[in-house]
Amino acid sequence: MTDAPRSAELYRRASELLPGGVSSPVRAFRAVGGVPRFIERGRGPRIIDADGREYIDYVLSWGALPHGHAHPAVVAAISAQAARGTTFGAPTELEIRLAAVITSAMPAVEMIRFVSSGTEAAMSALRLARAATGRRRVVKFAGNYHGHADPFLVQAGSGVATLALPDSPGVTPGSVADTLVAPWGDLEAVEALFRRDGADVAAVIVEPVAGNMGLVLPQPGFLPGLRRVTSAHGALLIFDEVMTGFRVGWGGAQARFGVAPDLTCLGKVIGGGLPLAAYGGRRELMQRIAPAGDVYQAGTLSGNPLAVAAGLATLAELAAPGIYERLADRAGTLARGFAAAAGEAGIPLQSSAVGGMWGFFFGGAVTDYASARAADTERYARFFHAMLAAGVYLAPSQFEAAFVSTVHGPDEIDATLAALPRALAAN
Ligand code: HOZ
Repeated sequence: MTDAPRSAELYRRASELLPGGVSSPVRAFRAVGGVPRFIERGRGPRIIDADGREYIDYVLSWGALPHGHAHPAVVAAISAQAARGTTFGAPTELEIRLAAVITSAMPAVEMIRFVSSGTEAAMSALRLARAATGRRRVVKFAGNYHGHADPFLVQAGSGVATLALPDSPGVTPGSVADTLVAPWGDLEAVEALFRRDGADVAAVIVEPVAGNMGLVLPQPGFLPGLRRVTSAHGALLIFDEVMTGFRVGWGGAQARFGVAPDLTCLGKVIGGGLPLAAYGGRRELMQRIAPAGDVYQAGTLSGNPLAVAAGLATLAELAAPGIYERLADRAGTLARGFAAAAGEAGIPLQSSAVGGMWGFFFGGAVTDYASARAADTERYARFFHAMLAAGVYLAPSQFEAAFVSTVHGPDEIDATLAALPRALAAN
């Protein structure tokens, strides 16, 4: 028996036509069990499912919606552009405007190439790094997720962690032979890798704030240390800011932590809820990209005006004074509230927040993928369902971050915190 009969019926039909009934794995609820809610519409901070139930949404399309659902300014920009045409496969002035906003917010990004997904951004940045350095190897971190391109599907976070997949079949040993993995946050391990293989390493790619093993903040010294080690060995430093860009602050994690990467990957927020991503960096590196240079990368819908218009409207709203303070205040209130309620219930819970991201783990302190994996995922699943029943939609996996939007107000925060004692007691 389910309390979501219409979603259950849709899930049954979807499972006959779509693998696992979904278009991306985590949303299938495999880690928490039960029926994934099929969403009919969203309004501000809330979503409404096919059974007519309303939820306060802290997934926000995995961080892509800093202003919640159907924000009037974003809807107006999309509608106006849709009426003029959605894609031309030709350059538009809008791309120049969005590139100007991003490069002024992130000085390390001097030039930018628009693509359609974070996966594309990361795999293209790696290709560029290999071309620019003439080296093969890449260092990634356990529990970081850089999309599903072959070289990155080693000890990956997000859905790979959620489904506890070792590595993906279909990825050849050759594709990952040049991928070296270090524990996230462990500078000494990175230094050891460079001592051994440094002459072959093209780049270190990192989520500067980890968001795909749950939210984990970097220890002081980690990001500056990566900058130092990569520079000393002639390797590039790639920040994957698909999740953190314009989310932990206007200039992303690189501004917040004062570390300038060579290349940056962006996605989610910059497309305002439409498929848009980008990679960018130092001018002389980006000039290697075709047709300016010889490193090939292309896409029919890259920089399409519909997504760019949505991104421009979204960033314009984020540029208003006090916006990031408001996001940080709400994310912090939630993180502190979760910790306090768990403390009162005698349940071990770690929480944190940065900018508009927040998160929590059931269990002890989490500093890396190994400690994240030690969190109590069964308790998370029970808690997730108790909160869902209370009208709060959290990520259906312990290994994802939570988000707030500019339209999550005191009503939503208070209702969420009020649901905690009962949801925790059900644990
Ligand atoms: N991998 C994304 C979250 N970190 C998307 C998950 C999904 O849509 O299933």
